[in-house]
Amino acid sequence: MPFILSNKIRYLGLLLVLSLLMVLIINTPLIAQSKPSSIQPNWTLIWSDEFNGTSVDTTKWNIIDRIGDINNELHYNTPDAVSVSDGYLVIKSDKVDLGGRAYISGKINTRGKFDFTYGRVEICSQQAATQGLLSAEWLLHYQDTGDSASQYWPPEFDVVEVLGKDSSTAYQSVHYGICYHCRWPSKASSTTKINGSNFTSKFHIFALEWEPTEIRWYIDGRLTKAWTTPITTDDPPIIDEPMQIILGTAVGGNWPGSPDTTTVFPAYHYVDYVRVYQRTARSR
Ligand SMILES: [Ca+2]
Repeated sequence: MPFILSNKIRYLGLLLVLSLLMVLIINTPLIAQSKPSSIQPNWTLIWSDEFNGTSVDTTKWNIIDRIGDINNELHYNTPDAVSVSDGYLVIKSDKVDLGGRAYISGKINTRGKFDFTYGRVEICSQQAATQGLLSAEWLLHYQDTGDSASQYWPPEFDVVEVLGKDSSTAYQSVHYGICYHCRWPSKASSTTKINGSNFTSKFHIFALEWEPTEIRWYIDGRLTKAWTTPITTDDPPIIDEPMQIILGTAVGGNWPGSPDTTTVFPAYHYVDYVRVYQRTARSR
């Protein structure tokens, strides 16, 4: 009875496929798992935050509570705009009057709690959409507060910046002194514009590898920018100072411009994780 046997085989095959599907469905968590790291084997994890708790871990981060006062920003940084939920850091920007400002947003930094010199920082994140916002994930000299341009700026390394009005463009930059450890205004910058992906509706992995003479930037494992310390004088700008990590969203300011009639509030900037690695010592 070849016909019946064939049908039986088909029936058993279908049952097997359905059973496998059930196992997959039952074992799939409701919350999406973190994207896998693209890390190479010769880097060792030295610090991380997966944002798995119910609030920002203040042993790792300072939550800023003051006006945004760089680049003519229009918002007040309030702890109320920063939360941790479902495995993500959530930074909310909204039109709310606070502290003499018409908008609120959030910023956290590791100043005084974690700083490092050289290494790889990897951030999985999705930036905020809408006109007037600037999502930024960056490194700054640890003595700087992150606001108020001071004698300690630069250096600054921008792992990624995204303007809310242009979801398909990311910016990766280095700002540096043009002489050894010199500060504002003796500074120069190198910025690379990366087009293509949607940065406000999908998570991407942004990485920066900081070595003594070179910095490299990546998006989803692809090298997007490389900058070599210029040695054009007897006094090269050596970028060797300990840096803090800063995550935040600005409302308004010189670069994003002000919110307008097209702006949709509230808007959200999500960070899945921040991981910092340093080179594994090679055996001699
Ligand atoms: Ca996470």
